[in-house]
Amino acid sequence: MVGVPDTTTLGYRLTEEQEFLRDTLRDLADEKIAPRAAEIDRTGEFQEDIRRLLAAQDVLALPFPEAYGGVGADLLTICIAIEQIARACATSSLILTVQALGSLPLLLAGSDEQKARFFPDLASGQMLAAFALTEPEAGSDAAAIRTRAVRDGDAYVITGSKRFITHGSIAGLLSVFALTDPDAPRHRRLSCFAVEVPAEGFSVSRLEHKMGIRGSPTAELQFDGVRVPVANRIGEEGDGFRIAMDTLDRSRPGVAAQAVGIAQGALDAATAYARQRKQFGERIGDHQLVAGMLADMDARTEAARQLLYKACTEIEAGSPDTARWSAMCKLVAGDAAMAVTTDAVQVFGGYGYIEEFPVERMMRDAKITQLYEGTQQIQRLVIARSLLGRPD
Ligand code: COS
Repeated sequence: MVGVPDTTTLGYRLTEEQEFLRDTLRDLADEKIAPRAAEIDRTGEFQEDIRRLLAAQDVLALPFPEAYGGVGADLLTICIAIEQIARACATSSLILTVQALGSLPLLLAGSDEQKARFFPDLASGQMLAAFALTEPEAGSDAAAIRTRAVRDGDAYVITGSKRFITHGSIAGLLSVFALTDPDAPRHRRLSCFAVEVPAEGFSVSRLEHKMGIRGSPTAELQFDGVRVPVANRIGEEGDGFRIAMDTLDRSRPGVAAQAVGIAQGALDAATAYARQRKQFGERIGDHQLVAGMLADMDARTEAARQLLYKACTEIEAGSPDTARWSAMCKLVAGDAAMAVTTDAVQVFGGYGYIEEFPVERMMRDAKITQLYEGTQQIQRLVIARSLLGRPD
């Protein structure tokens, strides 16, 4: 859609159920997840018990339809849940974020038979999903994928490699994008497959050492002639690029929710510190330069949250401008998280720079929200294209 559409009248108000979920998850995260966050960051290991905790609380069931054992939550509800977990521990919030991301191709374009086959195990949290789009040579340019899927009887044979796949080493189901017709027009070359692993020819070739979200494995995957039944193709041949874009339109708000949660966590920590730390005979929060920083951090976090909630409402209502809403909320929230966590470290002074306090971890975790599911530059490109349209 060209120009800025007028949807300013579409408002939202959290329902009682959403407020209840928010408060319950905030308490759960404060009690059971926040005390573990530093250790998760230090060891860099995926925490099975937190996966089980979220599964037991039906948090991992939120994105799936009730007919398949899920909760059937809308996008805003899912984002509220991600936000509350991220406020305590960004790594742990990825368990829900990636379960939703990896399942979105099936949710958006899968058949009833595929949903019945995979969703119950995903909704119960018994099986994890992952989204395998990115490759060494295809990051921002998603259409440049080289992994091949060649039809052979009632199967496709997949060969190639995927990089930076969150949970790629622990997922049981991968949504894999591969080239089925190299001669088709650029955006009709790809198809999407539900690949069940372990499988013959599939291997994890490397795990990344990362700046943040360290308890969430990021894997490089090899597909060496992996046979995938035709029944596991999601949508038609050539639908892959469209499915990837539609997925990202609904998953970027989840990254924005992480960002808002991280920012709120950093603001809460900085405020608590500014109330008790004394210098020059008074609380540092009573010094106007520090007070002003806290006020800006609060305003920025709230602005990002309100844009996120509005974007979720628009997307759920089927806005024709979904890509723009999705990109805008991730852009604004990611930048807010980076700025707010950086300022939180500043409020702590030298103590902000050491591991004893959580804000240096939050600053490192915030950075990823400006990078994954499309860099901030890609979000700007998506927004600008919705304004300008295509050249004649
Ligand atoms: N939602 C829906 N459709 C979209 C879309 C979006 N966000 N972005 C593009 N499309 C559609 C376009 O409307 C166009 O459709 P038509 O052919 O019907 O006109 C088609 O897709 C091709 O669009 P475009 O020419 O803009 O595609 P490009 O190859 O130039 O790439 C970007 C577009 C850069 C937006 C896309 O490659 C992208 O999103 N890249 C980032 C990938 C990413 O997020 N990677 C991280 C992976 S997950 S960690």
